Amino acid sequence: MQLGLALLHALKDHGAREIFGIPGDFILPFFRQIEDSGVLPLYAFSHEPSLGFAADAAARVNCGLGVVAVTYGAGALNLVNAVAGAYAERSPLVVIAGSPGKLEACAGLVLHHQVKTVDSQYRIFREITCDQVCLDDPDTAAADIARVLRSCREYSQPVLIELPRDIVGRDCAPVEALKPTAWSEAAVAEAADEWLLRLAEAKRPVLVVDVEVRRFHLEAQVAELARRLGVPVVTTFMGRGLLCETDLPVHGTYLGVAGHGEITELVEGSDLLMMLGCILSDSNFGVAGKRLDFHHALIAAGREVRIGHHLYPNIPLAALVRALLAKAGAPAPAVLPRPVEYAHDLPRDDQRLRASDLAVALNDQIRARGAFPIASDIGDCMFCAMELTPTPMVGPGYYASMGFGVPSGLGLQATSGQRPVILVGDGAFQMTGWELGHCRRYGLDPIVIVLNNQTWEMIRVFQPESRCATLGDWHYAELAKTLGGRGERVTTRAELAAALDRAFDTRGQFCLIEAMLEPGDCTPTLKRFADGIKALRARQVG
Ligand code: S1T
Repeated sequence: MQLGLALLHALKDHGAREIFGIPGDFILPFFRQIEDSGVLPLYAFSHEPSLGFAADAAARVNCGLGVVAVTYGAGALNLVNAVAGAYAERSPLVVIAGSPGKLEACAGLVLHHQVKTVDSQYRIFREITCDQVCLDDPDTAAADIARVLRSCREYSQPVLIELPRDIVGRDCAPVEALKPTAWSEAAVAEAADEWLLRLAEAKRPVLVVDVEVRRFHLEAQVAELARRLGVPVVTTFMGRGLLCETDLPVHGTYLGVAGHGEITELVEGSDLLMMLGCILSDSNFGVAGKRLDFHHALIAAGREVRIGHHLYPNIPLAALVRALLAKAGAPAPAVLPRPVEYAHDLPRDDQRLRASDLAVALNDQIRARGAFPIASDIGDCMFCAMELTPTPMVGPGYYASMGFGVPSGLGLQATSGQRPVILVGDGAFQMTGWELGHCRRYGLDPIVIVLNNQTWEMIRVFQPESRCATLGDWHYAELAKTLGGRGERVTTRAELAAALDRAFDTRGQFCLIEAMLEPGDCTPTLKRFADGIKALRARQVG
């Protein structure tokens, strides 16, 4: 079988559903194989960062692999920020980057797209991937592909596959998926026993869930475990939307001083935090009202389990959850706190639209039409998402790169067929909003809400005197028609509600709603988050 085709079949067998790519001469032969074979559909966007965000979102949604194919140098290095975000947020992304063939690599000339040396690209990607290979030997290619794709799945982090231009047509063996990396069941059992012993001694245990629960497809099992243990469940900021497709009542999202008081008290007043799949990042735990002592927590993430000062290495999260379920017995009778209520019933009046109205209007739509997936950028739109009735969501909650919103919504719909609502600020929309122009050719029709406060509000909130944060009014709704969609600009609560009704009732084209907000207006959650960070920094300085 031709090496390029073996790679395509292996990607599909390991859970890829599509490829996002922009070709270049170093990878054109592979693009021909992609398009001729039809093994995986190809989505070409306008700028490589968008490919990375879209593929990252596809991986998060389909719990499989996200795949990007780009040319050598200029293409691959354009992707670095999006891959870094996938690495930081544990997203299984396969980067296929073209590279020079043997002859051109030793032609004695520096090549177009080359940086310092021919393998600079490879070296740069080593910092943002968990495994790498250059497929320069057809005899070892099948084994190399199998190894790298297993790493991608098992560590749920990006990998690099460099594809020299002259190799894709060479014959190689079909790729046989490797067995999972072995672990010790005895160690899993010991960790689960100690975990349950700590739980039996606790008076106010809480289960905190985060991204790896999704990445390793464990939401149903974790919901069952929570029921068996009879403990309240909260998500982290990054884990927002987790378990909402199970029938387990998640109590809310922990946001420290920026969140709902009863959730903050539940977590910060707990004598045992059981943390499944959590990234101990500042966005998840940085605005704690009371410093959290993780040495008294039970932490399972990054393929290891920490219980107090005990470390159990090489324990897959799935193996631990399985062992806990086996040992937890029947559901424990539990009187659990009431889950947080989310605001509904936005008045349809001529009152000036405020950032706090957006979530209320969307909660009304969720109640009327059922849950829909959210793709959020970073900015106040992400804090708006925290005020929604929990619904499946993708967003750069920790690495926090702007530009994620629109492409991730396109990737979400491409891989799942579900129509997302994309939440994006005007600043981030300026970075990647243009990709909406591809909806027409791929039959995508997201609803896009641009929170147009005409500023980089999250910058202004921390440094009001920053004049560079003033963006002006770009009239984004008028752009929509040019890009093949529908656009409406709304300034009152009634206009927003009506525009959302029309958008949900319109299929077959993207619908952009430009929500005009006063500069300086932000959601209550962002206000509390910013005040919390400022108070924290003041304490650190003081
Ligand atoms: N560049 C990139 C690629 N990502 C970033 N996160 C930043 C810069 C810094 C940054 C933020 S939030 C923000 C910037 C520039 C402003 C976002 O503006 P907009 O999209 O209009 O949203 P809003 O007005 O709601 O803030 C984070 C803090 O690092």
